[in-house]
Amino acid sequence: MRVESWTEWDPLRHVIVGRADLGQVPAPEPAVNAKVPEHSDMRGRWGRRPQDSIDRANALLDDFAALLRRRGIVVDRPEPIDFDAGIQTPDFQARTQFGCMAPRDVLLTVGPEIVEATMSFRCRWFEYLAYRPLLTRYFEADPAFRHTAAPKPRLTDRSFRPGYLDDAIGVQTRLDWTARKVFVTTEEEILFDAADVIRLGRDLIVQHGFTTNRKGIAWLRRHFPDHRVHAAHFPGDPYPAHIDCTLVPLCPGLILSNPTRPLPEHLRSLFRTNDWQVVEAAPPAHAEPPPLCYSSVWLSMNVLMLDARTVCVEKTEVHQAEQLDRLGFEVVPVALRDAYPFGGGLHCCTADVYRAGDRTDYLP
Ligand code: ABU
Repeated sequence: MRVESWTEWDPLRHVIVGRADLGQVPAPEPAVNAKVPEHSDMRGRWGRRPQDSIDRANALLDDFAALLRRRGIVVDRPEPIDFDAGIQTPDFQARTQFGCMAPRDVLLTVGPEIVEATMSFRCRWFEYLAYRPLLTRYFEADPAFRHTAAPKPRLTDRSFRPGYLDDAIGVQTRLDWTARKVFVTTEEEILFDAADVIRLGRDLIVQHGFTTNRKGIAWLRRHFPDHRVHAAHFPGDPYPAHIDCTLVPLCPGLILSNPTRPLPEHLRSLFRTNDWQVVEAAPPAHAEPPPLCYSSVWLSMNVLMLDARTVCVEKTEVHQAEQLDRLGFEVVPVALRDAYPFGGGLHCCTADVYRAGDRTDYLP
């Protein structure tokens, strides 16, 4: 067995698929409050999600894992810890944890290395433990595998802007603040979620937003000196967390861009110079996310590439599927919508272990 992955599109051979066991609606805390829209049904509610929704999400995740295995891909699953239990560090307490449906948020695979991200929600501080049995196994099996834990943050109140978005202040104010890069997280310490990074061979694009700050991007830049690390800010998103519903590379030369979160000019110019086509993603098929979901409807574009020609798309996201079909991809429909509330879509619920490829320079 081998750990290695440099891009979002090289042929996928080995992957982790999350589980919904003991999934939680997180208790209020600064970063979570900022991410949950004012009108969301999650406001004022927290604790273990209904068991029937957990069972349904797990059935979908199991089916997805089986589909990948039928295509010859090795699939590993995390070992859930007791996410019902509140947690405590010397600096904070959280009344619930989160779950382990979304390994993409926690684990960043770059070449032969998997980095456990710092995370920025208190409720996700110990989530890496669900993946430690796998990472230990990879360490034993692959002598070239580098297992790295980014500096664990303290997440004291100093890491969060006081009172940020606690009240119903409206989407326009959120947009004004995020346009000025006024986010809930401060620059007190290094913070990043792994899902704020997309990998394009020698280039890493990292979103600056609620879950990744400038220090987090600086840490990634210093940690990967042989990569070009591009910071990206998408002012059209009132809840900017995780890049994989905003900018989604499909294959060398082609990238999907969320039309409501326009690409910054420095990236548009980088792609233009290198003859990449930037295509606006099709509109989501749904006007609202499913109940108790903290992600946006743009999970429609949260696709998983099996290789540079084959893409898994959520089954009900018909507009996105049609667009990818027209672009010449083999589209593999996968039912996952009822699992969205547990942490996201098809890209979110996976993390790469091995893709057959190397650190090609696609944007020289
Ligand atoms: N974890 C992906 C969620 C991104 C979004 O809500 O747009």
